Amino acid sequence: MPFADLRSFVDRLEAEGELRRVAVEVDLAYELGAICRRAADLDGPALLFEHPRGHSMPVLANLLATRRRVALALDATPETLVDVWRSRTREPIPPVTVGAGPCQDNVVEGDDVDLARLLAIPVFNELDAGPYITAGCHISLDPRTGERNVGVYRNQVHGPRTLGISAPPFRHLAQHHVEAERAGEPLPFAIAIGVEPGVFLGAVAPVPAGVDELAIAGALRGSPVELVACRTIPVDVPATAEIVLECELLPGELLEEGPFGEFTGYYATAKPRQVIKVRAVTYRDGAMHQGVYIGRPPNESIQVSLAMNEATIMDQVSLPGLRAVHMTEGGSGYFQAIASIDKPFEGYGKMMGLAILGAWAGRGIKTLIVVDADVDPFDPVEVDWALASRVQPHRDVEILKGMVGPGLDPSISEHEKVSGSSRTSKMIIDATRYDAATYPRTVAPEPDVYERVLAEWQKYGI
Ligand SMILES: Cc1cc2nc3c(=O)[nH]c(=O)nc-3n(C[C@H](O)[C@H](O)[C@H](O)COP(=O)(O)O)c2cc1C
Ligand SMILES: [Mn+2]
Repeated sequence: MPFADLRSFVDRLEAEGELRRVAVEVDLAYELGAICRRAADLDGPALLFEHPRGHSMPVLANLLATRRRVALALDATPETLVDVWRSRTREPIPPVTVGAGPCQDNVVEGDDVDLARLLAIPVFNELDAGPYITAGCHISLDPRTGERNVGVYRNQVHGPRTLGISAPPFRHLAQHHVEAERAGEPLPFAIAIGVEPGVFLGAVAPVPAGVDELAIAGALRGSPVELVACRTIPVDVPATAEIVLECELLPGELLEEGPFGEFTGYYATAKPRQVIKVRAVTYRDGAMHQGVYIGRPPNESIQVSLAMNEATIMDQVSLPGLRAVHMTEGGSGYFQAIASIDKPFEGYGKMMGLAILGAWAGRGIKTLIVVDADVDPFDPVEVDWALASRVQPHRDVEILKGMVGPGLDPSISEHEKVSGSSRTSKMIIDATRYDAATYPRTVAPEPDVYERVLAEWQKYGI
């Protein structure tokens, strides 16, 4: 059953022992972020901060910070998650518009809007420039075609009705903004915060321009997302969102945004970036704010894109024999991956490596380890064992230079960040058995006996 709203998902997590209510008062400045950091390191539960100091609005955080909870959001298991994602997203389900929704239980318009007073907004990390909204799904329409886009971008709170945003030119919202600017117009758009997890995961999905992320969300949840019309702008928003900011991106205006602690584990530097004016805030009775803690791995901002990046690479690589791809959490879900393959002949490990690095969804990978089918790419000890026992560096490591890489990689020097896309070197480590037919046998118990031992495991009392 899809979740009707964020609250029903919170209830489900609580029933599964996957959510803790934090009843003590917690400071929005730094303390809430510090607790999120520690809880993520402990592989801990989702957190509902019931009493942010000086605020009546609770804050939900670390919601999808583990693969278990991402799987729960889609009624899958960590093991089936990638297959479930791939099969559901084949058939997008467009949203439907309904007459009314609880996201408009309360309405605050114009100069009555004071974001810091209305919403409990944390300052997460030491050098962050100030309070940041990090779970906002930005919903906009292409001014030329009317096609909808949804993406999650961070928002610095600049003033009572003014927000910053970091949406580089390749982001679809930024492209809509440029179209509106060309006509000298502001771009109306909405920020929905506290949406049910299908909508959030859909918003983060790396789909091409022109694909409506709300139809991907519908596919993920297995039924159409219900929308209501905003009150001050011609944009529709999820009817059950906890909070909606009705906004405009201003033409030709910039304000210094940042620094902000990024998902790479390093701060993004301050720069003049686009400016948002908030026209109205609507929210549910008893609304909660949602914050995504972002920082070095592990954390939620990495988990929400990890499985779908794996799924998208699987969809985009057409070479036979690719059994699974694992984007590692330590690699921020982006820079490092392990692929397990069936290898029909020598050299196929590197060939598959090139195919993965050449896939659109694999373009951020810097280090790719290819393992045989008998090694679980999700088990770091098994991968380490393959590296230790199946790799001769001079023979099995290929280094590729001058490749397209992610601009946020702090190891790329400034002068290598040329002409809009950064250059990086990449490494394929072929950790499959070289000349498998003659490779020494791996050690294992006698197979019939081992099967019997597993079947009768109880009787040993271990
Ligand atoms: C918590 C979180 C925060 C994010 N913040 C940003 C951001 O500030 N800027 C950005 O460009 N992408 C950000 N992303 C990534 C985008 O949401 C993601 O790439 C999305 O697919 C972009 O949508 P678009 O392709 O429709 O522009 C964030 C993702 C998450 C999960
Ligand atoms: Mn998009």
